[in-house]
Formats: sequence, structure tokens, C-alpha cells
Amino acid sequence: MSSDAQILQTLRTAGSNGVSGAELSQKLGISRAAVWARIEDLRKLGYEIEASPHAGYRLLSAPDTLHADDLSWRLSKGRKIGRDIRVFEQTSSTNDAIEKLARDGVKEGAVVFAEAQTRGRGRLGRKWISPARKGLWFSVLLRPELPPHAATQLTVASAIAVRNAIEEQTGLKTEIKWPNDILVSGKKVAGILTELSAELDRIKYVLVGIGVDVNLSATDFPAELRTQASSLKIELGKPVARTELAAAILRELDREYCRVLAGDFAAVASDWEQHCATLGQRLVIHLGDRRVCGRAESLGEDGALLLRTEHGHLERIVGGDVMLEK
Ligand code: BT5
Repeated sequence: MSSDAQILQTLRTAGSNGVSGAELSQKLGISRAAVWARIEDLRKLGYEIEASPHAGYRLLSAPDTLHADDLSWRLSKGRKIGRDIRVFEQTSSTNDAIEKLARDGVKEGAVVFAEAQTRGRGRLGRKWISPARKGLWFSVLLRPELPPHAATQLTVASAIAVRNAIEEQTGLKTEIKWPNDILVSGKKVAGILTELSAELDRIKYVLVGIGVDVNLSATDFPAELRTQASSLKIELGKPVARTELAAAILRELDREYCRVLAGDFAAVASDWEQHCATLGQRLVIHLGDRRVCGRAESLGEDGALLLRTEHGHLERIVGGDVMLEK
């Protein structure tokens, strides 16, 4: 753990009691002057830290900024997801940034966050709006030993992880729309973009890009999106702490990913089915130029949606745009 993370953790644990400079210096094994310099740097990042002769240092407030160390200490030691966390002020797309790391041979579990994306994208090159400090825009690098067709399992596992974390942190009732949307009151509050690099029979790496609309106001969305998209802040009526939510999502992702790796996708799928807004519904699915209609029956072993078509066939759907039949 870095000195910054240790200082923040100690200050948080001490709460209003505060911690003396001597105690911090001893705990971190650095001089009191060095502690002071670290505190000054944290203040520049927006942490409001009071220093008083008798109470020592006290953390009064933390900024709404993502800080890699501040995220790391909230995660368990033996984790896979989030063992390497990087936060950029701005990138084109965090999926591009994580792909660079993947090509450089970085281990799986690395996560890249950006406070803002200039070219955030959805599936099929669609635009994903990502205003600065309003959401969680991040990507995770995975190197699972799975065949390429099982990559949909990772989208499903990520969707349940994001859903669980949102509910845990906000209490909002969330639903999953197959394959990659998280909805609150029928509106999209998060999306997942899974990109894959594979050989014929094995995955080289998977990039899971996750966008969560945390503290956007209605005016942050373009007018044409306002009827279908929303944010946690709008739905809850108050802002949500992004760092806590980010850490909760990483913890849940770690849990779900481990279940997939252990060959227990059935457990992931069964959780998923409980929260799925799509199952049982009559759907129209656009697959490029093709249009398929039918009733969503269940989730296949590889994460595909099993659709009973109008002609009675069971069709495996692995992509496409899903709409409820009117
Ligand atoms: C998705 O695509 O839902 C995947 C979104 C993934 C975004 C993350 S952010 C971090 C990482 N880096 C990236 O560049 N991307 C990932 P799709 O199902 O194709 O939905 C895209 C559609 O959602 C757009 O065409 C809009 O209609 C709508 N949309 C755009 N921005 C949105 C937002 N912030 N919230 C809700 N809906 C949005």
C-alpha cells in the first residue's frame, strides 16, 4: 500500500479523534516532515485535512475524485480484479487504454478508470456519453482460459456484478436487460462493452468496459436520450459516492469472475435470471439486417439468450439489440 493510501486509511479509521504526526510517521516508517509533505499533496488533490496541535490530523472530507490508492485499500488482498488500478484524468476510451496494457503483456485484473472519455463508445461503434467526474467509466483486462464462444459469460457475470453493487450501495431496485444494460425504473443507468481478442480455440484477452451513470443530471444527457437513460443520482434524489461504488463493483466483479473461472457459470446464471427484465418477455431482436421475434426463455450455458421463435424453434442469440415487442 502506498503512503497516501496508508495515511488515508489511518485518518478514516481514527475519524474525529484524529491522528498525531508522530503516530503517522511511526506507522509509515517515514519522517514527520515527509508525512507533512504527503498531507500537503493530498490536500492539493482536494482532501480536506485539518491539522491541530492537540488532535493531530483529521480528515474532514474527501474529494469526489477517483484515486487509485484510495480504491485499492478497499479491496481484498488476494483479489484478481483490481490488483493494478490506474486512473486517468481523460482518455479517448478506457477500452483503448486497457488494450494498450493488454498488448504490453500486463497481467489480468488490471483496471483503468478515466474521469472523462472523449470518445467513449458503446457496441457497434455507438457513442457513449461520459462527462467528467459524473460517472464511472472504466475497463478491466481479463485473460480467462475459456474458448471464445464463452466470452458472453463474462458480459453476463459483469452485468450481475454491476447490478449487485448498485443495489448494495444505493438500495435502488435494478434490472438487467440482456445482454449488457442495467436498468432502474426501466431506464438505462449502466452499459457494458465486452471486446475480445481470440485465436480459433482460445481467448487471448477480454476487455470489459463498464459505464455507470452515477451523478449525471438530466441536462448532462442529450435530449434524445432522456426518455431512455437516467443516472443513480436522478433515481435516488441525491448524489452517490463514486469511490465507494467503484470499489463495490470491483469486489463484485472479482467474485463473479472467480465463479466463472471455477466453472460455476450455472450459479452466476441463476442469480442473473432472478434479476433479468428480459426473460419471459416477447422480444424483437435486431441482428444486423436480420430481425428475430420470439419469447426469451432462458440463458444458455455459454451466456447466450435462448429465444423461442414464432416458429417454435429455440434460437441462440449472442448479440444484437433487444426490444420488447409492442
Ligand atoms: C453499451 O453499448 O451500453 C456499452 C457502454 C459501455 C461504456 C463503457 S464506459 C468505459 C468503457 N470505455 C468505452 O469507450 N466504453 C466502455 P450499447 O448497448 O451499444 O448502447 C449505446 C447506446 O446507449 C447509445 O447509442 C445511446 O443510445 C445510449 N447511451 C449513450 N451514452 C449513454 C449513457 N451515458 N447512459 C445511458 N445510455 C447512453
